[in-house]
Amino acid sequence: MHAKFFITLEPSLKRETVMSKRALITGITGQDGAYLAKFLLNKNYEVYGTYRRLSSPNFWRLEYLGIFDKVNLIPMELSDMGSIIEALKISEPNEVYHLAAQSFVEASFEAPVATGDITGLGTTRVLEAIRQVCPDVKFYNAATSEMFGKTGLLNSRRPLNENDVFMPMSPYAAAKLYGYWVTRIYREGYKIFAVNGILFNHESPLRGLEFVTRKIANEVAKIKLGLSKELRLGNLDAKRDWGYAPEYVESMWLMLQQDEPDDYVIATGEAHSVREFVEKAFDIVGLNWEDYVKVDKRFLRPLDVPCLVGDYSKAERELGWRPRTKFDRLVEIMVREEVDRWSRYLKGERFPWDAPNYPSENKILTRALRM
Ligand code: GDR
Repeated sequence: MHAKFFITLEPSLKRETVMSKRALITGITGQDGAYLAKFLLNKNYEVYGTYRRLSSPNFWRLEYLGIFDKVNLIPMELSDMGSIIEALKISEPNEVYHLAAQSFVEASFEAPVATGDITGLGTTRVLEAIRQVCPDVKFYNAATSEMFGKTGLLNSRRPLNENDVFMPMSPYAAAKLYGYWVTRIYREGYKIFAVNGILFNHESPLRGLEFVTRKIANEVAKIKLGLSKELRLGNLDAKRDWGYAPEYVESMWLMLQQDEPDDYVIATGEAHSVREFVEKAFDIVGLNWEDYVKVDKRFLRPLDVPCLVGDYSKAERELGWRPRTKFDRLVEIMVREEVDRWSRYLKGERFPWDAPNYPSENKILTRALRM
């Protein structure tokens, strides 16, 4: 069933036969899933990815990275144990990267029960399926800095490490914390090679449009090109540790190449506010942010983590991983890409991209409007 061997043509034209590893990525259609798939393909993995059947296909990131035809797709639902078992049986993976989730913090306040089911229990279902079907696989769980929650503030805003206390501030963070502990429990109880990557925010032009960095970059580009007049945001004071997603997926792979499974913080060690991101983004296109930005209460959360910054020294020491792209460069990459996309679009070019079909968030009614 599987092509267990592949042939690489080296520059010397010598043919080599090497065992090909197989990876299963849950959530391959998301930002991290797409970058990770590309990274693993470059390492000659056979890549399988799970996705949810939707009425409109959501493969633009895989197309954008030019890898849509190179990955194997498997429909799977995290709420359906049988479909998880099938995905494992079809792919027979050596490594499982569990990235699929309801991952939007704001939406977890709108749908707390579904978030608990998909983001929390979904992780347990994947681990339990692994225990039953293929307990020798290596398992990566996408944990998150959001699990620290209030701790970021209580600890005088110093960078947080793997030993800091978790005090989640959203249904999403609570669900992720459950998944984090279940991962540790399966590691210790069943000796499964299971790790938690505690990744701080990581962004790119492939970010979903609902997340603040891409929302800002997209709207700044539209304003610059005369397609929009204002940018509506929520809490401008929130501080986050923003890194560059393509670099972060490498850490996931590194964690699974270690001799022993462990948990790692992945971050840049710098915190910047949403206001700083906005200011810098408008600056890049030569505009003053204060002329365009409005605070809209529909984007305020019932609770919001005030400040998160991570200490990646364990990852540097043990994995040899360190961030290369810092804040200023990240904002620049994101804004320039959106300006380029909208400019090409206005010239009639069509390419894999989500923004033209995205509804204005100002049309969406949330419970925040009633608070
Ligand atoms: P976050 O990312 O919640 O940190 O979780 P997001 O970009 O949504 O918010 C970052 C901060 O910006 C503030 N903010 C706004 N956020 C959004 N989305 N829209 C706005 O208009 C807006 N205005 C201000 C937020 O309040 C918040 O403080 C991300 C997700 O990818 C998680 O899945 C992941 O686990 C963590 O990062 C690490």
